[in-house]
Amino acid sequence: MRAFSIPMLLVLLFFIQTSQFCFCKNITTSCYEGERLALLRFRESFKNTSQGPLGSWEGSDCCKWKGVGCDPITRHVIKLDLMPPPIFDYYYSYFLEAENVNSSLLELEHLNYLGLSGINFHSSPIPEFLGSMRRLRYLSLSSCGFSGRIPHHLGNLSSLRLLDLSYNRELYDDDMGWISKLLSLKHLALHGVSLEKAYNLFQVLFKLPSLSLADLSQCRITNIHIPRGIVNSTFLANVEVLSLRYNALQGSFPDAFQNMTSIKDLDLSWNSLSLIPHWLANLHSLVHVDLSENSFKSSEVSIESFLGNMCSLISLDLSDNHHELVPSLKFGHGNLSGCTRYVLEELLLTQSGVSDSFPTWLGKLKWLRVLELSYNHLSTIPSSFGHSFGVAWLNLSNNSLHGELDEELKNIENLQILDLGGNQFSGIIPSWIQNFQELQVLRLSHNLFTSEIPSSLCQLTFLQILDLAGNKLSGLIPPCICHLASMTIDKNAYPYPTDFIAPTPTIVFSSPPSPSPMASIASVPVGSPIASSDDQWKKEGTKQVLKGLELDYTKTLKYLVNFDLSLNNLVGSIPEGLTCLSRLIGLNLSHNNLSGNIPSKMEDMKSLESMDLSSNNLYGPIPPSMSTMTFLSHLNLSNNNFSGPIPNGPQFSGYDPSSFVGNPYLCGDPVGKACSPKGIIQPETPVNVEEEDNAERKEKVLFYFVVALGFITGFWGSIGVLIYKRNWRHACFRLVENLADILYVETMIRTARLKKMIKKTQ
Ligand SMILES: *[C@@H]1O[C@H](CO)[C@@H](O)[C@H](O)[C@H]1NC(C)=O
Ligand SMILES: *[C@@H]1O[C@H](CO)[C@@H](O)[C@H](O)[C@H]1NC(C)=O
Ligand SMILES: *[C@@H]1O[C@H](CO)[C@@H](O)[C@H](O)[C@H]1NC(C)=O
Ligand SMILES: *[C@@H]1O[C@H](CO)[C@@H](O)[C@H](O)[C@H]1NC(C)=O
Ligand SMILES: *[C@@H]1O[C@H](CO)[C@@H](O)[C@H](O)[C@H]1NC(C)=O
Ligand SMILES: *[C@@H]1O[C@H](CO)[C@@H](O)[C@H](O)[C@H]1NC(C)=O
Ligand SMILES: *[C@@H]1O[C@H](CO)[C@@H](O)[C@H](O)[C@H]1NC(C)=O
Ligand SMILES: *[C@@H]1O[C@H](CO)[C@@H](O)[C@H](O)[C@H]1NC(C)=O
Ligand SMILES: *[C@@H]1O[C@H](CO)[C@@H](O)[C@H](O)[C@H]1NC(C)=O
Ligand SMILES: *[C@@H]1O[C@H](CO)[C@@H](O)[C@H](O)[C@H]1NC(C)=O
Ligand SMILES: *[C@@H]1O[C@H](CO)[C@@H](O)[C@H](O)[C@H]1NC(C)=O
Ligand SMILES: CC(=O)N[C@H]1CO[C@H](CO)[C@@H](O)[C@@H]1O
Repeated sequence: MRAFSIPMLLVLLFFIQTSQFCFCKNITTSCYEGERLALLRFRESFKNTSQGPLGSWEGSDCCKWKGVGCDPITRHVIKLDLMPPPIFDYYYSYFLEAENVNSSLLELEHLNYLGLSGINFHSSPIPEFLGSMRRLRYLSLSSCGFSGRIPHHLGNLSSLRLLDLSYNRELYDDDMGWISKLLSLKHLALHGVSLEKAYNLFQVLFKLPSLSLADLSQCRITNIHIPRGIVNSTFLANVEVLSLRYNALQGSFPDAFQNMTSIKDLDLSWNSLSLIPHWLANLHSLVHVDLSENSFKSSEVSIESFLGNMCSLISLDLSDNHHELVPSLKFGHGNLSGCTRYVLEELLLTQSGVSDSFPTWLGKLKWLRVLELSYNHLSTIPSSFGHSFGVAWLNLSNNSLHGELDEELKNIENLQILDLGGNQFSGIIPSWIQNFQELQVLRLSHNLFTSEIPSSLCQLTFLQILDLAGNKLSGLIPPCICHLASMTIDKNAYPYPTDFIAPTPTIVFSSPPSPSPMASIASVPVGSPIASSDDQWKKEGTKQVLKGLELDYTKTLKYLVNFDLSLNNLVGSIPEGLTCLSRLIGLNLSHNNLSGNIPSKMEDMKSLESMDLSSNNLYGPIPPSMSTMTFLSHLNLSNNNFSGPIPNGPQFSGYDPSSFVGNPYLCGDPVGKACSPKGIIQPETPVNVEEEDNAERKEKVLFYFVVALGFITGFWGSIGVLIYKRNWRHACFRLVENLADILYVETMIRTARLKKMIKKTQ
């Protein structure tokens, strides 16, 4: 009998959980009245109860309310999750706020999941009563605006698996003893909590038996007190993800770290560490290592021994090490041996003092996708480079590379981003560059190229950024430029080339028991994506990616779709074809010898935010239709030969007067020269009222169109361009902390601008 009953029970459970129409549903009572009232009281404590899930809290069965989860059998409320899903960077899909966390929660005695991340509790303290909700297994309070000391009552939550208190900037603690009672804790995220005075932090952590993820980034930790007498640290044996980025650690790594036998993801970036110890190479399980932005003066480990010992290593970041010289980091001194295969995908060595030539063993890294070597001292690209090589992202900018572009390079078939700027390459821009069919960013600026711009460039369908500034390029701008499909608009389905993030093996935790805690962890930048075989986790992983990328997108918006040919010797006129690049956000043709008129259809470049045509020989009128380019916030036409009136639109009155200087025949307010009546009548027919009306209507339509367009480009821009850029993603996580303020300002500016435009259209 017993042998049967368990499977039977499981089948029954399965039915209860899956079937909406199951008879069982009517047997159970809906929801406990006491819990329903408690939830309603909790709802009352919010300022705006019509927002988000709270708006759906109606009817007698609170188990059906959004954000509320009940036990399928007992019908007790076991889960409350009001976390708003992020849509764009810091914009959540809704915004909840309350004076504090209302204690009516206490009546939900069976609650084991509480997610209040993203709700603004207005600098109130974390309430002590949470410590008596003993069944809690997941407690997610990130980005809640909490302040004050962490209540030590949380130490009573002995069932807690996940505790996330990240992004509460005013939160601190000076004694972490309470954590020692959280014996089930697996994930701990304290990003941004001030722990500079928490003397016993590591003493406590080192003894936690189950902790596998610890995010202690930006906690103002100055050193790691390793308590004496700790020999067998369960933490060191179990921890898989440890982030100490953005603290104030100095000197060498704590020796104790050599006992981290399970560590997969180690992030010590943005500290002031000065020595890479020899034993680091013995942490064989490492998958992601980020040691960037430190001050390493020496390393007892060479890059070869990193790679030869860590056979699971996928990304290694040693970039931006300001002391610049890590002698043993030099390439070309050893052979690569040790692993049967190498899975490294990202090698980031920007400004790491790498000199001389490339090591021959690079060819062994069959999976390498991202190679960043900018700001180093490389002088030659070996002729074998590019053969056995699948790099998609190659950044060699600001080295001492010289000579003509070697034909060997053209064998790198998958190239998506190529940056050779700031070197001394000379000769022609070879036409075989069209072989890079997946190229999205081409930067050859500040070199000594002398040729014409090859029209084969027009074959690069996916190109988003073309930067050839600061060379000695001559000849015409190729009229075929309109073929740069990804810069033109009507691509509703962006057929971006192969997604190179997909196959990335990432850290795999054991599947979390549902409800998944990932939503909260997703907001924790631990340096690399966390994912698992579990589908739910994958989804969350993607969400995290998007969030990160959108941040980056906002930051680099101006340059996302950019065309820069400035500082060359280009002649001829601006080809009419250029105006079909309607996704273009930045256009810089300044400091050339271009002549002729501004193309008459300039206003077709609807996304343009910045246009610099200064210092050329352009002449003729400024097309009045340009005043409909509502997003054009930066315009520079100085030092040309333009003539006639400067258009009157609100757009034009906003430009800096220096945008027009050096054009003796221009008139209008910005140059402080009144236009003679003749000057107005001569170049154009007088505008009658109807036409003006028309123009205004057109402008209105255009405005909405542009808004929609902005969304589409923004959306696709961010997803399409960035989704599969692990590197960009990493870079943005790296930047998130620093950029919050800048982003805020940018956002405000954009919002203000939008508001202004809305007013205008009304
Ligand atoms: C369950 O109850 C709902 C109304 O509460 C009713 O519409 C439905 O028919 C019932 N189902 C069964 C199987 O009795
Ligand atoms: C909780 O919310 C209810 C309803 O808004 C309110 O009456 C009560 O004072 C709140 N309790 C606390 C401790 O804020
Ligand atoms: C509450 O939120 C709704 C929906 O976002 C909004 O329309 C309303 O103005 C808000 N009310 C208050 C008082 O903030
Ligand atoms: C919870 O913890 C606090 C402080 O650590 C302690 O004073 C209190 O007695 C504990 N409460 C319960 C119910 O155990
Ligand atoms: C440390 O662990 C080893 C093996 O797990 C055990 O033999 C030893 O007794 C432990 N030492 C202490 C001080 O707990
Ligand atoms: C690291 O482990 C070794 C042996 O396993 C032990 O002797 C040593 O004390 C440990 N060091 C620390 C700091 O835990
Ligand atoms: C590297 O390997 C090559 C042959 O595979 C050998 O000739 C050379 O001596 C090795 N160099 C070092 C530093 O081991
Ligand atoms: C190449 O690296 C440099 C230095 O980090 C950076 O400024 C530049 O933007 C990178 N180029 C591309 C195309 O990402
Ligand atoms: C255009 O390029 C020139 C020279 O490279 C540079 O000085 C100028 O700032 C650029 N203009 C804009 C708007 O970025
Ligand atoms: C620019 O072009 C004009 C002819 O269009 C030529 O006379 C002049 O020398 C050129 N200037 C430079 C700096 O190349
Ligand atoms: C326009 O460009 C000129 C030089 O080409 C520069 O002096 C001026 O400051 C620029 N104006 C603006 C508004 O950027
Ligand atoms: C070769 C080259 O352009 N080197 C430059 C790289 O960047 C540093 C700092 O920005 C400059 O000082 C170098 O001249």
